[in-house]
Amino acid sequence: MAKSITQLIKDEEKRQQANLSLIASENIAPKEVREAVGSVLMNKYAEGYPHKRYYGGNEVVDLIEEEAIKAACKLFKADHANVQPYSGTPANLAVYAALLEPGDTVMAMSLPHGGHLSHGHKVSFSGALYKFTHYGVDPETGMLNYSEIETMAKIFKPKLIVCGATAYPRAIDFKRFAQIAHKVGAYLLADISHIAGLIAGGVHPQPFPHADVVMTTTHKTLQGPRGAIIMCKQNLASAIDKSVFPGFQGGPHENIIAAKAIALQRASTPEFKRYAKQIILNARAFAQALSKLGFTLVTGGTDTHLLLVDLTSKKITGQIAETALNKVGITSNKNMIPGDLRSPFDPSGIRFGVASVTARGMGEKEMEQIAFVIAKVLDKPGSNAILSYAKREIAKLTKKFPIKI
Ligand code: DSN
Repeated sequence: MAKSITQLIKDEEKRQQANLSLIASENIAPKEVREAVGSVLMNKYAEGYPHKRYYGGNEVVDLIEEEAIKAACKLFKADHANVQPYSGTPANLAVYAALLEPGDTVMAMSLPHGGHLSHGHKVSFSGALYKFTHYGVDPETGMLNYSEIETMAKIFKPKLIVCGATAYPRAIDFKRFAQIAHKVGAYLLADISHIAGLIAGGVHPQPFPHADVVMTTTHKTLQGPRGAIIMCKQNLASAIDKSVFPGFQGGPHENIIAAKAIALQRASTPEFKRYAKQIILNARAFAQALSKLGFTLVTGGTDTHLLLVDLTSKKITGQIAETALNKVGITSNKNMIPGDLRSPFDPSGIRFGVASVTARGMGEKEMEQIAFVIAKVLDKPGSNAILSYAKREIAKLTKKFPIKI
C-alpha cells in the first residue's frame, strides 16, 4: 500500500535531518514561519489590498498585511512594498508587465552565466514576450564587467535592466548598475532573491536608493516561507500593485503573507545579523578549504553565501558530482559555469551555498570538514570505501547539528 502523505512528510523530515543541504537557494524556515503557513489564515479570501478588499471579514488580515509591508519597507529602505506575489517568477513577470509593453527591449544576465530563467530565457514567458538581450561575465575573471554592460546598454537602449543572479558568487554593484540604466533612460530592477538575507543582515550593500524596483523571493537567505515580494519607488507603486492584482494574481495567500511578516521582522534582529555574518565567514572558509584541496572556483572565491565550482580540472561532470555527493548525504546541484560547452543536464560545474548549514549552527571548522569530505568523494566517486567513510562523516555532522524543529 502506498504510504500516507502524513507518513511521507515524516520521511522528508528525516531526510532533511540526515542530509546537509548545500543547495544555495535552500534554507531552514524557523518554526514560527512554518506555523504561520499552516495557520487558519489559509481559510480566508482577501482579494484586493488592505482596507480595499472585495471580501468581508478582513479586519485582522489587513493588520497582518500592513505589518508585512511595513517590515519590508523598513528592512530594505523601500518607499513601497507589495507582499502578495506567490513566487519569484510570477513576481518578475508582474514587474515586467508594470514597466514594459510587449516587445520592449530588456537587458539581463544570461542563464549560463548565472542569470535566471525568468530573466528572459527563451523557454520562459519573459523571453517570449519581451526582446531580451543578455550580458555575461568576463571570460577571464568570471566577474561582471560593468564597462562592457554600459557599452551594451548604449547600443541596445533597453527600457529595463535587470541585475541579480542565481549562480554569481560576488557582490552586485547596484549603484553602478543604476548609473548605467539611468544614463540610457532605463529602469533598474534588482532581483535580490539569493542575497536578500545578506542585505537584511547588513553584509551586502542595499539596492535602494539605486534601483527603481527590487524583487526578492522570501525563502532563500531570508529564511521565510516560499513566496516573493516586490518593492519600488513611490512613483511606480500603483503600476506594480495593479500588475500583481488584478493583473497576474487572484486571492493573496494571507497565511504566507503572515509568514513573510514574521521572517521580515526576524531579519532585523541582532540574532539574524549574527547569522548573516556567519554565512559570509562560512562561505569564505568553505571557498578557501576547497581551493586548498585543488578545486577551481569561478571568480576565485565568494562575497556571498554561494560558491560555483568548475569541475573541469577534476575530470568529472556536475551530474557525477551531484549524484556521488547525494549518496553520502550532501545535497547540492549541478550547474553551468560561464562559457560551459556541456549541456545543462550534465554541466561542468556544481553550485554550493552555506545558508542552510549555517542555520544548523555550523561554523568555519565544519566548513573545512565538509570540504575535505567533498574532496575525497569527488576524487574517487566510484569508490565504495570512500563513499562509506564520507557517509559516516556526514552522519556525525548531521547528528551534532540537528535541524531545530
Ligand atoms: N531555482 C532557484 C535557484 O536554485 O537559484 C531560483 O529560482
